[in-house]
Amino acid sequence: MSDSSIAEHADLGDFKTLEQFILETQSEYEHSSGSFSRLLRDMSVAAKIVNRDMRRAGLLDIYGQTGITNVQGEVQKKMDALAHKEFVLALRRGGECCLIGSEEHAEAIPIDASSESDGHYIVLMDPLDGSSNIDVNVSVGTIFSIYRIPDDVPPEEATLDDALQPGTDQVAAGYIVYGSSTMLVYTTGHGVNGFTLDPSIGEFLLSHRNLQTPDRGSICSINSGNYHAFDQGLRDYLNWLQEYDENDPNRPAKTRYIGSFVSDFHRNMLMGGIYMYPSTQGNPDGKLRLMYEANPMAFLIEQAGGKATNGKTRIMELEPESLHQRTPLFIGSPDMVDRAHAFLQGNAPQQRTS
Ligand code: AFP
Repeated sequence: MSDSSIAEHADLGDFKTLEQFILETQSEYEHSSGSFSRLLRDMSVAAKIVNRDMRRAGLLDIYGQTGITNVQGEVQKKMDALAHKEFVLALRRGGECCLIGSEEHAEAIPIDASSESDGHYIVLMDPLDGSSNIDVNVSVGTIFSIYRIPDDVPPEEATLDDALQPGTDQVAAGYIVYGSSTMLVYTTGHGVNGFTLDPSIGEFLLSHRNLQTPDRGSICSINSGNYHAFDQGLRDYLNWLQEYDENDPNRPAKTRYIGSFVSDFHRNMLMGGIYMYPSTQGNPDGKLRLMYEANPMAFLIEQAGGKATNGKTRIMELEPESLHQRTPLFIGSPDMVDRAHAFLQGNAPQQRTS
């Protein structure tokens, strides 16, 4: 890169801050009163704090486990607990949210609405997804989903039942990926926009406007260690992806699996690909959580032109039954999700045997 182009790229005057963007676009949102904008700001403040701690993780005593097993039966990492605490604190301080559901907490957490705000929002989140990667310095993320409580429910009376809405009712969803740079990506149902954190000024700046995922790509993200526990249809699809076809530039597909859903999703959305966490013989519901992993990412990928299903049904149309329920997930470029479906249903094109 020449000196002049570096100077060009360093001119931050061209970039909008997240706050400016939220204010400019808040009129697109039907309940626009400023409350939702403040909620997003609260999320972004927590993201910056988590980012700061994560960047110093090897220097502070935040590697390793807390010794607690969370509601999923998974060992809680210190960073899981810290991220949960920071997001809850920011939302509590902000007063725009009346209920929080978190992977790190068995029950929904009620928040007292402050007198100045109406606090009509529910935030469901995985504060730190992919946390088993933290100690080895691999990208992780935060995933969130935002709902409104029904108009006839006073914020102080909101309960988990008010949070158990299908994904189609989400008013916003997003994620933060703490990677080689830190990005916040979100949608309110009007496209997907991505903001990169400039640590020198402490602001998220609009860097990826109106993200669209390619119709198809060459990336397949799946834990193939579970291959022998997959359904035959899925195995056939994986085998098909690995075949060479001179007329198909996307095959053989590349296998890329970080084991950190946010990071795998982010890469695939930008480059074209499919992420799959299917049901297996031992785990018929897969591993990922509907309310704060599958639904928000389904909202994002659909807004980016992609698809998300559980192998049979569109993710966002599933009727939730509990906060921590799991679902199989097939998500990514639309043609690839369609093709996976065809294989799962046994309607796929004849496979070559040689
Ligand atoms: P952790 O947060 O416990 O690391 O789980 C991460 C995750 O929910 C998702 O981010 C990964 O894609 C998936 O699990 C990895 O699971 P496997 O290790 O079973 O492939």
